[in-house]
Amino acid sequence: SITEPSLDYEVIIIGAGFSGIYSLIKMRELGVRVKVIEAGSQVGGTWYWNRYPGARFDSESVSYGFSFSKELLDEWKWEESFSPQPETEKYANFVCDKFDLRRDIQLDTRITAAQFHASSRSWQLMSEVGETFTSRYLITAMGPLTQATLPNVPGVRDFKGQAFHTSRWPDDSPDLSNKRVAVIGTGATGIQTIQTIASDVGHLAVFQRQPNWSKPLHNTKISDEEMAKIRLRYPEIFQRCKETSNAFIHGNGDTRKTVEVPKEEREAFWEKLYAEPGFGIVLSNFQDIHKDKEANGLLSEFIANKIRSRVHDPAIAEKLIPRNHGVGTKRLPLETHYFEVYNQPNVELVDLRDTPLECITEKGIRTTEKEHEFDIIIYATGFDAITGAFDAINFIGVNGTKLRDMWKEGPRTYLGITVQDFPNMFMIMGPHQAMGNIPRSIEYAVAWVSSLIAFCRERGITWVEPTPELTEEWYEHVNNCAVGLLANDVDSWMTGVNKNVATRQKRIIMRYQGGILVFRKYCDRVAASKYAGMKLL
Ligand code: NA7
Repeated sequence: SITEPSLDYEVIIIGAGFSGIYSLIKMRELGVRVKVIEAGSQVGGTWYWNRYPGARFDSESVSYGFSFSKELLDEWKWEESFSPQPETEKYANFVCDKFDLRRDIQLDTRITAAQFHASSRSWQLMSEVGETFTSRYLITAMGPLTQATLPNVPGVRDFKGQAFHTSRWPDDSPDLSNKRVAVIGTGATGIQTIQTIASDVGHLAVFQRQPNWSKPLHNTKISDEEMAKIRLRYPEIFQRCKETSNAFIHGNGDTRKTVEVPKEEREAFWEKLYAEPGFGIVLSNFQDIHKDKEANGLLSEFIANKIRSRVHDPAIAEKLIPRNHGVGTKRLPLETHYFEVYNQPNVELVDLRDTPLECITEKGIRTTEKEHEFDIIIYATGFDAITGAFDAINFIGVNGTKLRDMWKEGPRTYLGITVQDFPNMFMIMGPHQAMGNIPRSIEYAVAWVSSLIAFCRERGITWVEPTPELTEEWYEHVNNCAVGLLANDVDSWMTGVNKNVATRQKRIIMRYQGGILVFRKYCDRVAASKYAGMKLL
């Protein structure tokens, strides 16, 4: 293998979440000098930052952990079928201790600039305090949902009480009991927060701009006996994840047309899916709900009736039923007694469609109707997703190309992993990558990148980059995969829209939507062809 005495490292990994942790493990296997640089004070990524009340998986715990080590699978016990954040953070730390990863991880270091130098074929990174690092290869493992966004209304800094974005929850968690608390936002995060704090707070006001479809999570505790059985089933569980198009344990769904299935049979099927834990209702449903408006409308009406049956006040129930999008066209939040929260006397729903948000004031939140006063404001307002983490770093490629500029109209990648003009940079969970059950996708992408780096090292290749032709071919494929999906016509982080960020007002294709099986087949083919067509110098 080639040694690079002039460079600090052969590989630098940005981020110590699940992507970064697994990248480090795989790079160790290759025997390269590697360093992980992490902005947070602890490892865990998403599961370190998102410590708001009620944060937990909507993915089955048993299919979420790393699958690469039987020893790890045997030693770790999941406590709940959908793991709460503190336990998952513990898991990330457990993995780091078990594989002695910490000696290669530098915490509390936020990278703000990354430049490729063509002369040395290397990356130079700079942290916000001016520390620099050089490496041949760069792996970005920054997470798809890391750049928190606050409402773009005046006064956010004026509020005199306590205010937190859910992903910046303080270590000394504030005492919410008997307080007047506002939550802005009703996405997956808002729903988890609201249902968890509603019974503790004095008064809770939920500021809802658009409601979301949601169904019960059905979380349960896992006993030691059950865990022992799960361990025996792990091979089967991970095999199943390899066969489904979202890498979950839920099946790929029914290919019959929804409207052609008799109403009684259809609704019995939906009752079953509604009563099941997890995402089955979008993953294992009739497949045409994702493309056919009528089919989607029928399912949406079924869920709307569930909301009506759970919320006592019919007027409030109607406000909680989405009108601007159908079930499964945005990321479906899963809930635990969320809708019943609105039956509590201490909970108020402020519908921002009736009374839009005007500003944040010293005392609280002003809508077009009035000023609402609070002790605490919780911003569950989401993220500048997927490309936000890239925009936050000044990435400069060959000939001074800035990634921020290049991706202004939407990202261009090859396989969602590499980028033209940005040689030797590999993205884990970047744009145009298949996501689904994310750790499964992480393991795939990291293994793919690791094989490519091994390939280059064996052959003395020190410059890897996709050509414009490959970039175009992939872009066309990504677009073709997305044709006809109802999700394309909905504003959400999945279509790249964030109304709080000036540059994110237009819908784009942000994710790979052809399914994980097709994604992998494509990437496998590229690897088998020895990366045919790529610039390998
Ligand atoms: P999301 O899903 O992007 O949700 C953000 C929520 O915040 C959503 O309800 C937004 O309403 C609302 N929002 C954002 N800005 C404002 C302003 N300015 N005023 C009022 N309401 C606002 O983020 P989450 O954190 O819940 O979830 C992100 C992902 O993390 C999730 O998909 C999981 O995969 C985990 P809108 O719908 O835009 O009208």
